[in-house]
Amino acid sequence: MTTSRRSLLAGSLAAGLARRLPAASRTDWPALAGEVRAEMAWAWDQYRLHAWGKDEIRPISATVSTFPMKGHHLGLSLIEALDTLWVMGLDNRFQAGVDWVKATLDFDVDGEVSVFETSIRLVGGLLSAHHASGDPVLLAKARDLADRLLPAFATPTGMPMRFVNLKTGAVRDAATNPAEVGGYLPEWGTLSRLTGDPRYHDAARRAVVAVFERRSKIDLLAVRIDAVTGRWLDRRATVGSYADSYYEYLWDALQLLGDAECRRMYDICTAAILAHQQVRRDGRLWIADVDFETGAVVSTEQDELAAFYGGLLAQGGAGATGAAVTQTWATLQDRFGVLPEGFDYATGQPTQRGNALRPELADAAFNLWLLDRNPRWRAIGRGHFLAMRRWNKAAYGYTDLADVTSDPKRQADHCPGYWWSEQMKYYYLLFSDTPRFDYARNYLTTEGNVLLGFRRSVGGRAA
Ligand code: DMJ
Repeated sequence: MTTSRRSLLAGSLAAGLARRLPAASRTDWPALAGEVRAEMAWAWDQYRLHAWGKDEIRPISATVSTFPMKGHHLGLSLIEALDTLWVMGLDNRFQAGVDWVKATLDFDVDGEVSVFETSIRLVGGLLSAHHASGDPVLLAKARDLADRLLPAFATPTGMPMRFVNLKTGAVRDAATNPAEVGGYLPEWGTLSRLTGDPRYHDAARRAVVAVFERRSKIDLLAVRIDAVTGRWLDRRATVGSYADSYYEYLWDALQLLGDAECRRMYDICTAAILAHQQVRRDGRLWIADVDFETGAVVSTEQDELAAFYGGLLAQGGAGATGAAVTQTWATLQDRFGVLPEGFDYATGQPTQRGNALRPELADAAFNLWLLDRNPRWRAIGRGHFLAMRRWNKAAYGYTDLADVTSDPKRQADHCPGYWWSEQMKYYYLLFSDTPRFDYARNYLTTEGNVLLGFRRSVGGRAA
């Protein structure tokens, strides 16, 4: 293994930060939760000043960018932030966001969006804000948006096309992937339950089954598939980008909707992944990318998005394996401070030096902590938060990083919408023990939207 001087430096800096932290048992967790809440309030106020109602803030230049529709803002960050503000008791800010949605948000726009990204972020964000407040307008907006996404599912296989025009219903791009095919059931099942209209649930579920039925003889899925023909377009099986949420939502359909058949599909897929994709190297456990028909390893590169997977494994009952996978990613956090987007476990080097302000390791730590309350998961979440505050904070908000190996880490100029919905919420829930959240019975989507577990009757601080 070769280790460059640069990565050694980054490693020693991150290790320095870790060494200065008190043991988990001596950490004042409520105080740390207060620090997370203060950062959320500060970032929201910056967004309000410089980007109100826009999709994403660029926190160095105080400019904005659009996503998921090119050239037209749909209030992405505002919607993604709503239930995080609510669970933190930032009630005045939450209400200001809800008021904006009710007065301004309009999906009747002649423009194209990614069906998957729009669903997990905007449909999910509106549903979780509805769960927090009970406001029927938020549910109506979620339903209106899902109605505009539904034409994408009218394919011969039931797998959705990737893009749809919100006004005309015109669809485009059949070359899709398991995550973008099977990433709807929790949100759309909730929509069906709340509206009494089964179309959302049924379309989402048909798509999930369509992918599963095309699994290989060794029960693995590849990463690209044609929504019209149902043919695979690739051979690589991964738990990272383009596949991650598929596995997550098989389990989640059981957890949220009681769907036993989805659990059966989860068990079959997971058994195959554990049989063919586990690789142990230098005492670490990785889930490698393999050929979906032979199980042969095709790459030693790991995608940061795969860092969520240990939490899912543990939720599904493979606790020790899930813990080992999460510990593996935590060692990279110890080394780099902030995870690189790509890492090669064979060379021990990053393959992509940036970090898109990612939440996956905090997500896994939170899910593991919900299961066993082991303080080591809180400590991983604490390391994630403190490194983020140190390296990703900019003048007008939190930004992604162009290089996690440089000293100081080089900032880019973009805050993705999921930052508002995911890690800030995971940190807060992990540290706060807030009475607004039911820690025993809850459900968070792949985007961190809470669809079950808010306690509306319990008061909180307004700010
Ligand atoms: C989020 O949009 C969701 O977690 C999605 O499932 C994949 N990852 C991004 C954040 O990295």
